[in-house]
Amino acid sequence: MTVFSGAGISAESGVPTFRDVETGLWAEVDPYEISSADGWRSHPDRVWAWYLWRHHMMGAVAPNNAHRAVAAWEDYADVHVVTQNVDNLHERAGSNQVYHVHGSLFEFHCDRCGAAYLGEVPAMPEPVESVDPPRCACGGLIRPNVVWFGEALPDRAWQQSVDAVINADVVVVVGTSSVVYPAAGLPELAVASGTPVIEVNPEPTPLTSTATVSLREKAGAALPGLLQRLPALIG
Ligand code: BV8
Ligand code: ZN
Repeated sequence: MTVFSGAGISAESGVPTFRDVETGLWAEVDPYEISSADGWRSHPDRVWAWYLWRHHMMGAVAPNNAHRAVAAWEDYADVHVVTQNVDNLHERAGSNQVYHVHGSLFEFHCDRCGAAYLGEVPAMPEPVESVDPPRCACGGLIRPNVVWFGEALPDRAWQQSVDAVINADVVVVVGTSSVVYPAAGLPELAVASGTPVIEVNPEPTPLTSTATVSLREKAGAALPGLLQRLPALIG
């Protein structure tokens, strides 16, 4: 089984999705702009503050029933998790094969020499507009290991994800708006090779029309009982 997850799987843990984030402090900021390579180049202090706030928030939440269900499926199948999320909730729920195609917010590196940053990451209990990022010994700025808009995806995670989708007997796509490429192309690979694709999302998405079945349900409600429903869903 391969699970392809997006921000929606973490929504019930209290992590705002990209679209919900308009209701927070960042209402006037376009998430696509502040999560972009250009945004980092032009105002690294604001991007750093945004990621410090998200890093703090993600440390303060817990996996929900959806993450736990995916981890429990490992008792019945070889489960590969391809996630667009930069949180670590799949790992904290117990999943052992997790591929972060858009990186992780729990690792940092220098944007000049690439050295891993192992220094302390300041807590950020309240979101603020601007914080200067730490500097590396080489003078470069420290940035999170996330993939920004306009940046290439990590080779290894990408290859593992393509293999996981191509070799899957069933692909469960949960909590993603399926609009960001090339990641959104992964479920399309499964559809093209005739692999059953089950979408779980309270809203329809561009994948809905080609998925084998699309459940208009929240992840926390649908995933715990999904295995038992598989025979009826995909025949
Ligand atoms: C690349 C990490 C090339 C950061 C993310 C024009 C200009 C510039 C670029 C482009 C362009 N047109 C296309 C592009 C390419 C661009 C792209 O696709 N843009 C889109 C917006 C059109 N892609 C890129 O730039 C990628 N890189 O192409 O590089 C290249 C190649 C070689 C060399 C150099 C360059 C990089 C994309 C990665 C960006 N980083 N995240 C961070 O997290 O801060 S993307 C970010 O948004 C997420 O990771 C995710 O991938 C994406 C979409 O978010 P979702 O996870 O889907 O969440 P969203 O909020 O959108 O939706 C939530 C869903 O959950 C909803 O459907 C909702 O209904 C549902 N939901 C809500 N509650 C629940 C639920 N579901 C279940 N249960 C619930 N309870
Ligand atoms: Zn450096």
